[in-house]
Amino acid sequence: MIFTDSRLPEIDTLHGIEILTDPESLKTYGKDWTKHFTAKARAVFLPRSTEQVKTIVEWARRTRIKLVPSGGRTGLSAGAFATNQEIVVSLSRMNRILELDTFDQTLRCEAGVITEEIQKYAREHGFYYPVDFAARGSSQIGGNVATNAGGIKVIRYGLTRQWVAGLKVVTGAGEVLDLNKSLVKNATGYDLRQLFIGSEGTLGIVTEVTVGLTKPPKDFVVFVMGTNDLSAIMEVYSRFKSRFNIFAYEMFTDLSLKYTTAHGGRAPFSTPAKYYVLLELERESDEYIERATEEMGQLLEEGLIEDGVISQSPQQAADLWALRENITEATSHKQPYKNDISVRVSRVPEFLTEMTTVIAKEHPDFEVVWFGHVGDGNLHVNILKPDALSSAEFVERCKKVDEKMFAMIEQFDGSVSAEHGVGLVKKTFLHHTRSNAEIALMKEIKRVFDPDLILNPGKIF
Ligand code: 2HG
Ligand code: ZN
Repeated sequence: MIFTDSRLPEIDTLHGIEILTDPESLKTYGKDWTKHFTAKARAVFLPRSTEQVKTIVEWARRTRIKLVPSGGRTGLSAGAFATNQEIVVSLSRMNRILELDTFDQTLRCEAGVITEEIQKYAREHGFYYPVDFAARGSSQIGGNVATNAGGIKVIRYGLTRQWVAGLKVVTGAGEVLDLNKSLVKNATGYDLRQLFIGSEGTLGIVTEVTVGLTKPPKDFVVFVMGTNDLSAIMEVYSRFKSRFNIFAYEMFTDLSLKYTTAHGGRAPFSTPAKYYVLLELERESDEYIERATEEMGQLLEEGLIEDGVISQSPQQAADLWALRENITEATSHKQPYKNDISVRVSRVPEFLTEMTTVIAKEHPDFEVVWFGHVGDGNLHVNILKPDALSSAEFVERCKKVDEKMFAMIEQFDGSVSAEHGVGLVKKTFLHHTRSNAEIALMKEIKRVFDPDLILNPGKIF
């Protein structure tokens, strides 16, 4: 339904743009998946073209009303939250796939296309779009670009950045930029495309994306191995890495497993273990998988792992993946306080051990679910709310954990956000990962693209 809001200034200049102001829409569109924030959007605009986005930005500049660009709202750093009467600019109506170029292997689409639709479309046409993560069914490509989404196949295919061949954006100044135009080589000065990737909607609004595609892999085979020894996680990784082409290397703990199995997952392990790794390979040949199976047998014999299972069908592979991918959903009723950090891959066990010790000592009543993309050095830390604590008390105490964790991250030369972004959640901790000089430069860049500071205020810094 289309509502018009007479309280919005110069509303006549927004003619033809769908505007929602009903409380339900303000609540839905005003937030993302981040918990512990409250949405307070003024209105939701749903443009259908780059021209309409430009009109909105020009209107915002004139009226000095702030805009929050919004995609599939699956973010976990409150990057798409409107907390202060901003206008949410949702790209959801711009959801058309525009062009498949089979020679150049690129797909051009509007920013609101769902990630999974791109993946399916590519498959149906004999190609593969490899950026993949649990929120594939709701996240949108524009949001993926804005956060440089990573996910589960980064060790094999890289981040979203590696797959953006071209971008159309409307800057905070209202300029439409058509960046890189799918060129493989383009040595003509600054690659502005790269600045928009990961800028969290603070420099411009992405309206169109051209992604690169590749050839589809053969079937995947998933190995899940359990170990009680944290350092074995890296040893197993290094052993497989030197002999096989790994597509994914993920970790979860026995506590994660407790929640995913309570949520309907099936754990086909006979010997319980404290940590589990999930390793994915392509079935290059039966002989290749046999060799990997032997490698796993060897690890068992050496006592590095306690147990291991190998998927025998795509369904079994999916069931094993569910044990890892469903952790977020299976724990969401416990109002988890989330962190998403990274350290150098080799230092993951050391960081995890030190941090676990600190939390256990200072907060013995906290259940902490650790999991993540260990092959990338990326850990997700989810602290579950004890029933005895109110939300406010819980958040207060988690903030104390944050202080310790980010100080430790700094010592490790790690990042306070590996893949979820800074948004509202990490901005006060940015200095643990970025120098003052870097932050000052980022602020200057922001002013160049968004001179009136109308885009996604309060995000990143
Ligand atoms: C994942 O890897 C996502 O499953 C979500 O990045 C992580 O819920 C989380 O903390
Ligand atoms: Zn993740």
